[in-house]
Amino acid sequence: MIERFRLHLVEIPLVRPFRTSFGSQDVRDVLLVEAVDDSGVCGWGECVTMAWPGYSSEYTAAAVDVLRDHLIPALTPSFDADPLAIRDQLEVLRGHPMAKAALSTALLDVWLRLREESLADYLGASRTEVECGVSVGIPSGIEELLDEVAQYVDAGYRRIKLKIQPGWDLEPVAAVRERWPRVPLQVDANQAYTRDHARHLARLDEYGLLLIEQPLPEDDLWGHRLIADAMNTPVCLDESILSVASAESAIEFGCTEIINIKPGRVGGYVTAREIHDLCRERAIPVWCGGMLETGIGRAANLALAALPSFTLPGDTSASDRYFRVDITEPFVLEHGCLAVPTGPGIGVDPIAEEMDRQRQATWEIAV
Ligand code: NPQ
Ligand code: MG
Repeated sequence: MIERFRLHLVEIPLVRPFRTSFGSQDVRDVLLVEAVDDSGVCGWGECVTMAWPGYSSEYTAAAVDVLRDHLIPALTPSFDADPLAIRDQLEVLRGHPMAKAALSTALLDVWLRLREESLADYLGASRTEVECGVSVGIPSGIEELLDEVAQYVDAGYRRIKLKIQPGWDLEPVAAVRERWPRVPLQVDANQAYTRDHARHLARLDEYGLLLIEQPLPEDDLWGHRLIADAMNTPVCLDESILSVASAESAIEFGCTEIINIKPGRVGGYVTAREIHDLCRERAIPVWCGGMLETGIGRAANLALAALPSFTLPGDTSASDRYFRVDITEPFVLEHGCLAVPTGPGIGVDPIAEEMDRQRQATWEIAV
């Protein structure tokens, strides 16, 4: 039986500021959910919210509130239920997929550890290592961009993703393409454009991009269809994909030719796997996104990214892409890949001293 939950808020400095169309970060404030079983087994889930609602409407303070006052109380007393039952119980409450994902992953981790099964095996992984890409923030200029991309290319990353926004798109893409004519390259706008930019964005077609990610606001599915019709570069949705139903709608309406799957955005690994299965059926390639996770979230994402339809390199970068010191043993890139953890559950544990060193707050919720 689960006897208590702990919410841990830690703040980890980033190796360099990460700027996107919605703002800049120089630290990662991370919320971790720990589920403590009475046998002494602990399970972990990372909440991928940011401190402010820039990427989506969720944010960390709201996640603490909804976990403590609504989601955890909604589960009582069925903590031992299987992962599908846990998802059903949380579905009664609206929204907050990132908070739900963190809680359900902590419970899934305990459940798997008690069964001595790895998350990768539970999800149906078909690989022992996954190819990794890297996401490059918006820098102060082209020189700085090329220096940063050079570091990642030299490190062996299998594809490069540039963050773009109006005023920072054709020029950086052209500069990177000119220097690395064959590197697999894609762009991510995080909703920064409007439908009126369709013809402008079509000028990206000449650079042979793998895809353009989320050019328009999250709720504008039809707008993405218009962009897809206006350009040859495949459109890939990120923020718009919130469930199996929204994924199916986006595919059927011709809004997305590739999907970025983020477990946090869809409420957890069970739904993430179902979206993977749907995409497999519809021949839609998928890849695993990233939210500047610590080793806790990264470990679980690697298990997911090892499923068969994850045919494009993900944003599952090595620990040192973001952090000088991770809160788990660091994930290290080898020939452009990271190894999928094989231990029970997510396969990693936080290092207590690192957690304490970075700790901002802890909440304990007895059940
Ligand atoms: C994306 N991630 O694909 C996101 C967005 C993103 C790796 O590009 C702090 C926490 C800062 C989460 C910046 C990548 C973030 C964040 C960007 C997520 O759209
Ligand atoms: Mg994105």
